[in-house]
Order: sequence, then structure tokens, then C-alpha cells
Amino acid sequence: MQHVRIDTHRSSADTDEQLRRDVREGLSAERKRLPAKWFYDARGSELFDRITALPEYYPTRAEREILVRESQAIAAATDARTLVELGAGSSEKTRALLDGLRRHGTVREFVPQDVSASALTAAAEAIAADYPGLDVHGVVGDFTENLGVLPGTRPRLVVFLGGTIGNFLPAERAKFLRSVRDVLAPGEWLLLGTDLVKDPRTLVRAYDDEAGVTAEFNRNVLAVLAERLGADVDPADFDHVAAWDAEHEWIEMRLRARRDLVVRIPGADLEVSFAAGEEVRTEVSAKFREDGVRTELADAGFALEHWWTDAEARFGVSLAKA
Ligand code: AVJ
Repeated sequence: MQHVRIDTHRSSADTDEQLRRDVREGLSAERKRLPAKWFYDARGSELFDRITALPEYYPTRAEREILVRESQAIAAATDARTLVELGAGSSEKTRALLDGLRRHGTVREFVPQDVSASALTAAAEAIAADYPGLDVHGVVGDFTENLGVLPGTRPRLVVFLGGTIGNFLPAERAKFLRSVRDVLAPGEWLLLGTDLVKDPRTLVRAYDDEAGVTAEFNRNVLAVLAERLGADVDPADFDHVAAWDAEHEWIEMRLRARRDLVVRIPGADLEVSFAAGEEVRTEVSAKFREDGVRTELADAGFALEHWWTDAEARFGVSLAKA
């Protein structure tokens, strides 16, 4: 008998309200922007899974290489009884960690958290089926808001993988890391995945693939606005843009209007004009250096105990102690 439980910490009405606020704020700003989290409806989560298999999109493979190689070291360093995964998505790479923790013999519970109920439920069930005896307690919610109570027996290992921390702006990052630190007891753990600064061509290609899957993923945020807020937007009116910002060391994804447009968004009580060529920033994906990660962790009250990269030093995984 499998132990799977899913708690929903936010209703779809909460979600609509937050989307409405983000859209009103972001699309009435002088430089238009939308938060990256709105990509991930069922279709967006599926498109992201396709991105992770693209030849140009190396972060998933590089991180998996590290997790497979180091899972036993992570288990031995942490003695984790609970594995908490923030922004779990399909939880594919988590299996490498669970394998290591299982072999070590301490882990009892897996707590995946994600905004996408569909992705989370499927992942929770698949993991429970493949790891008999593991209690799986999924949490549907926004990890930037619902960290107040973190379930699970101590010591807990909170993992935040994929480089998703790069979607936060620096101030948001500091706040997020601090909020993770605040829900942990001294001696508990954070495992953090960060994509690393590298040559801009490789970076831009990873966000602008030949097959156009990332372009479709980017435009999917417009489909989300159409679906949830009734926006009369045609995704084909926007071009996908991926650009390296060398000053901030982040990739920006943008949507660029192909012509002058007026988009009505009744669900947000908003009408937005775009001049031909005008862009909306839809994602920031920051890239990191070891020193910067160490400093940001320290500022949040974490000590960096291990730093691992893949063989090509494209991606970094940090194990930090609260
Ligand atoms: C899931 C946030 C880590 O920033 O690389 C992939 C999302 N965006 N291609 C990233 C994404 C475009 C991805 N994260």
C-alpha cells in the first residue's frame, strides 16, 4: 500500500488573483515584463520537459551527471530523513538523489512541491510506485509564499534544482534563500543547483533551440493569459527572443511584437498596446560563479560545505548547511 498524499495550499482562485496582479503590474510598466512562473500550466510543463531533452539545453544533463555521481556523498553528509523538493516538476532528477539516500538507509519521506498540480500529482504517484515504503507528501503551491511550514521528520534536505533560482532577480533570490533558511533548523540542509556563467553562444543557444521548442514554451505564457484571463492575444503575433545580458550575467527571454497591437485582457481589466518591435521580458535566467553562490548562501545564513560541477564545469551543485 502506497502512502501518497497531496495538499493544496492555494486555490485556483488565489492563482487567478495573483496572475491578474502580476499581469496588471507587469504589462502596465514602462518596460513590460511577466514573471517566469506563469509558463507552467500543463502544456508549459510538458514543453519544459521537452526542452530538457534538446541537444542545446545542457543544464538538465549536466546537473543529472552531478547528482548521479554525488548522491551517496550527499546522503552520507546529510543523513536526511526527509527529502523536500521545491519546484519539483516531473521529479526526474530526484530519482538519482532518492537512490543515494535509499542506499544510505535514512530517508523515509519525500515532499515534492510545485505550482503545477498536474505535474506534481503525476510525479508523486510515479515516485511512490517506484520507491515502496517511501511516504510521499506532495504540496501544490508557490514556493515563494508557502514556506511557512515545512513538513517532514528531521533532518530534512531541501533541494532546489535545475537552476530555477536563476529565475529570481538578485533581491528576490536573497529573500528566497533567507526564507528557506528560516524554515530549517540548524544542521538541516539545502542542495542548490545553479547554471554557471560560460560563453554567451552556448548560453543563447540553450534558450533558442533549432527545433523551436523554447520559442513555443515562451509563447505559451500568452496562451495562459488567453486561457485564464480571456486575453485576445494571438501567440503568432510575437517573436521569441533570447539575449545574454553581460552586465547582470543572465539570459533574458522576451516576446517581441511583430506589428502594432492592442491586446484586451478582460480578466485583468486591462488593455495593452504594443508598438511593432516592442518586447515583454518573460524570464530572467541568471548564471552563477562559485564565489557568488558561496556569498549569497552565507548572506542567507548557510555554510557552503560542498561544491560540485559536471566534468565540463557547465553547472554547479551546492550542498549548504543551515
Ligand atoms: C526551469 C527555470 C531552470 O531557466 O533554464 C528553460 C526554464 N526557460 N528554457 C531555465 C527555461 C527556457 C529553466 N528553469
